[in-house]
Amino acid sequence: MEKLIITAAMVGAEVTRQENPNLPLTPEEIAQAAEEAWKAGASIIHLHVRDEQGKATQSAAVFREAADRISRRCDVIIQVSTGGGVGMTAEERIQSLTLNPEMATLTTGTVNFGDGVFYNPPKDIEVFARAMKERGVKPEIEVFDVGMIGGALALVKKGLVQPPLHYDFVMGVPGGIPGTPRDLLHLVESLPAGSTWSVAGIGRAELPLGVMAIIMGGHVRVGFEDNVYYSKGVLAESNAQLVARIVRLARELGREVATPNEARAILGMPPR
Ligand code: KMH
Ligand code: ZN
Repeated sequence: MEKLIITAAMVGAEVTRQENPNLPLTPEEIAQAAEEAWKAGASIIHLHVRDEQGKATQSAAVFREAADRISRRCDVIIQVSTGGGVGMTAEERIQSLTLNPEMATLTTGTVNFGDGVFYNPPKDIEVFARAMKERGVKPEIEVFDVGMIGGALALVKKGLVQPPLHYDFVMGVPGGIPGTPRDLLHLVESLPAGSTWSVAGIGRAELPLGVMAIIMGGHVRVGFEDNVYYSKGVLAESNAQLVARIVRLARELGREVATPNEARAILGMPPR
């Protein structure tokens, strides 16, 4: 099996300090948390940023500040969000690509997202995909439901993304695909041969789906964006704590953990 790529999704757009007081918010707090997650074994940082009030923003300046601070500390892969927060326009969301990041998310369909709608019509998806292609950004296809795999394959047909693609299954969002083992098997079986994939289980689905991915040859995303708890009723102390648990489990299960450059090689990206 390939080495395990661990992604730390440390900030998100929706989670608050009320839910977990250890949530990093400022560029410096995010950079410090990223370094801790990298030291613990993360090779990708899935990056969202916040404004001075702690509200989600897609401001290129804030992204640049956070990304620069992270890159000064470690060689982790920075994957910027183009999803942003529910209700943001495509014009707002695309600003993060002006950094020319190594990697960015690309959601290939619309999904209900709690009480809101994470809106991704085909024309917007194509704009994001074209911008990533022009800037040489590796997309990670965010899959909130099984139809979004078809959305990615439509982009392949149009030559806007280049297979083999890397997918991230975000499972357990209210409105999206449930976070069950059966649903993960269905998603994995629906991928074209040669694809790589990771799983981001929401809430209590994070740990069991992560263990399944370790066993099945997939990759794992953890972090406060998806889950603020370490165990039932016990808040996680840090994103690094969640990463460290996946590293321990992977080692126990005989799976080595990838460094950032090993992750780049697995994903077909140039070394840094
Ligand atoms: N905050 C969600 C609505 C991404 O980062 O690309 C979208 C999201 C996906 O987090
Ligand atoms: Zn995100």
